[in-house]
Amino acid sequence: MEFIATGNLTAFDPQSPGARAIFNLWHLGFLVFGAIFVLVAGAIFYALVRYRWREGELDPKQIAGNKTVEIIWTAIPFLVVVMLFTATARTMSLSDPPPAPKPDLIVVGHQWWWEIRYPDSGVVTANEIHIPVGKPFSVRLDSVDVLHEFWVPQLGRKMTTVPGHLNNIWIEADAPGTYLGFCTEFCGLQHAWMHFHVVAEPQADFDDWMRAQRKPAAAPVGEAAVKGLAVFRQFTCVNCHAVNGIHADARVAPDLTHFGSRKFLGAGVRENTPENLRAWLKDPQEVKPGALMPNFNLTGEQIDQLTAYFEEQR
Ligand code: HEC
Ligand SMILES: [Cu+2]
Repeated sequence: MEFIATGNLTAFDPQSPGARAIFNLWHLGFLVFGAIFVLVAGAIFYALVRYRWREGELDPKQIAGNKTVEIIWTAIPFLVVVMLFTATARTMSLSDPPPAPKPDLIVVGHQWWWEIRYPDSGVVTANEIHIPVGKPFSVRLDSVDVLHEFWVPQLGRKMTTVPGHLNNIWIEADAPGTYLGFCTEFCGLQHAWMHFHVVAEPQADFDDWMRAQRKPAAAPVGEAAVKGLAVFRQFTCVNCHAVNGIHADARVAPDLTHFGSRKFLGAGVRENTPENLRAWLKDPQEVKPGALMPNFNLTGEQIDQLTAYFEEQR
């Protein structure tokens, strides 16, 4: 089986004020602890060599209880701890400000994909978040089944999604780009393929995207696409999937209203191309074993028709 790795999964190239604060704290810790390690290990090594026992030598002068020494080696660690505490508290306030009263975005974890809702516009999509560049986005996190964990390493801290308990997080991107996020709390068979992307774009592009997403699904045009919609209704697809505008509003599976505009399918497991969509419809279990979509044993013709339908849904 061939999987694609999609994007830059690194916490070492922060692209938001929150992620940068965490990165800087990590560096500070690394430097301070590294320096302490070198000093202590060096002193031990020096003492081992320099003061090793020699033939005929007496015990050195004992200095137990020396006040000056006691004060120095209590004060230094104390100051180090105070400094790290202050830096940590500062990082926490930078990377985790209090949530906005009303979230810009609601993200719901499902086994094994992400539901993305924009409460202001009512737009619902899956596994692909769009945000305007340079604008902090308040994200509310929920889950419908088990614990998942939401993390876009370049854009902010990570946070657990807990069924029945809403958590909040901020994401923001300094530069336009596509940032990879993933689930970091083991949540079952396809935990490793619960990716998503954050597309950060200039405000005007974001507005265009939002405008397109708000539209209900376009009526199919091509002959195959018209039949594809019929197949979609005929099988039980609508029991799980929503398509806005055709009276399909189930929320068990990804919203397919503008599926053709998305870059990936199956939460990042494949690129969203006609061939990969065909493979998915032929047998989702082959593409993503364990995925909660059954194999419908569709004929080649039905698969082509469904593919034609979804290709039109941009
Ligand atoms: C039992 C519920 C269920 C039914 C019925 C169902 N699906 Fe799915 N489908 C899912 C789930 C769950 C996923 C997401 C899988 C994942 O990424 O782990 C999915 C994913 C998809 C995707 C990829 C969407 C994306 O954003 O990744 C397409 C396309 C799709 N289904 C089409 C169909 C079609 C066409 C039918 C009817 C023939 C159908 N589904 C029936 C549950 C279902
Ligand atoms: Cu998960």
